[in-house]
Amino acid sequence: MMTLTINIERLLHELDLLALITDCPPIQDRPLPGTTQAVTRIVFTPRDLEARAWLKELVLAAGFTVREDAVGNTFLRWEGTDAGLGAVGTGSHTDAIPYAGMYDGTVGVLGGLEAMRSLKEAGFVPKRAIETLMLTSEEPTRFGIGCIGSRLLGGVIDPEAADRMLDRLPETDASAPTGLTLADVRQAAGFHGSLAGVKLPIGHYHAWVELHIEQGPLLEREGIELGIVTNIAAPSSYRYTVEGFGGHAGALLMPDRRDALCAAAEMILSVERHARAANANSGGVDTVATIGMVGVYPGAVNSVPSRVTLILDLRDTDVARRDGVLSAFHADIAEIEQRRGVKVQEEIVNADAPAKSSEHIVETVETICKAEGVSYKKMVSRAYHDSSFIAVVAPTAMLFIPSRAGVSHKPDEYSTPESIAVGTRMLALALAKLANE
Ligand code: HGY
Ligand code: MN
Ligand code: MN
Ligand code: MN
Repeated sequence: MMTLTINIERLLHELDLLALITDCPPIQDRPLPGTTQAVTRIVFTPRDLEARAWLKELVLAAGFTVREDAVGNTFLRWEGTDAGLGAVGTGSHTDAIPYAGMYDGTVGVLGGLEAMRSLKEAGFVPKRAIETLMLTSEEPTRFGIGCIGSRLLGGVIDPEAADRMLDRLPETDASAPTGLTLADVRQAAGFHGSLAGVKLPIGHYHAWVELHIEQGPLLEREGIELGIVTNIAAPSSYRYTVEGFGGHAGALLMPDRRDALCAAAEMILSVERHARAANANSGGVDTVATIGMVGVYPGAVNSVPSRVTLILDLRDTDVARRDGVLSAFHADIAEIEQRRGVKVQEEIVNADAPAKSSEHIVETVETICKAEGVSYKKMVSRAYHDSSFIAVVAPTAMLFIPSRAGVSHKPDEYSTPESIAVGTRMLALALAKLANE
């Protein structure tokens, strides 16, 4: 095994610089150790484009090549000695939900770049090309569905349907799209051409390994340095419109009401109940249900809500169990509609399969951890990731580093410099091994 050192100072500095490309007010000084910059960086907004331009500068300075596809997936490439072989890929995302932390996704992109630079500086010569990807729109914030770039790479989403997806930039009410589509927004951002050309040919990647923060508490709790992801839970999301009948908060009497928000409130508690029941039945914790977005119309203090939009995020490692929760939820919706005289419409945003990691890549990483004396744990990813969809076209695995207190998608998301260095070095050694097999 080669001796390899990661330039962790360089990597941490770049993570800090990227964190400052944000729509959140910059924190002046760091009041507490590990207090990180809050990050809002929504796909195809000026901040996102600024981050992309900054990243490309870094890559060119490191002597690698850069190409962008029609949806803005950005490929940082280090040519191998044998151009005929499938490449080895890594990468993640730099878009961030509103008021997020600075490590989600960015550790995978800048860690991948650092892995490539450190290997090159150590004199390593790859047989297979090595690519680090910055993937477009991993977060569902703007278009309602996550992983648009990797779904297109994996051929998991119809390119024309993708281009018709409506822009729901958070300034607007989630139930009131801006009227623009992904096609309009990406072309205004400078990404032209047909999305049909984004799909990767099978064999483009010999192997794919994504480095990511765990976004959960297990590694830190058990004092383990690295997670090796064996499978990624199956995500799904659904948009509900609850139509009631509004009116004056004073004059409309209770018996005459068809209050859309009260009906929605019962729906929220119903899906929570069914998710908890699924876990009680399975004796596990793999079923999760969240309603994180509610739109109330007209949203006036003295007006009975006539329309409410809800977005459900429902996930499980087992698709049948996930779908069982959904059908129990549907039965409750029918009863609520009938009893409260409201109408509920459901729109499926996405309902995806779980992803299974390549055993060969998992074993490769395990062997490296043992040789390097790095503690590791095989585990499930409950967050979805771009790897969920790259897995459709390439053997895939993920590496996790510990998240402080399991916190993520919040400004106090934090991973220590040591854990970032260990994760990046394990990634680099795995890429080197896979690139020369
Ligand atoms: O929601 C997720 O699992 C991912 O972090 N976007
Ligand atoms: Mn995220
Ligand atoms: Mn992420
Ligand atoms: Mn992800």
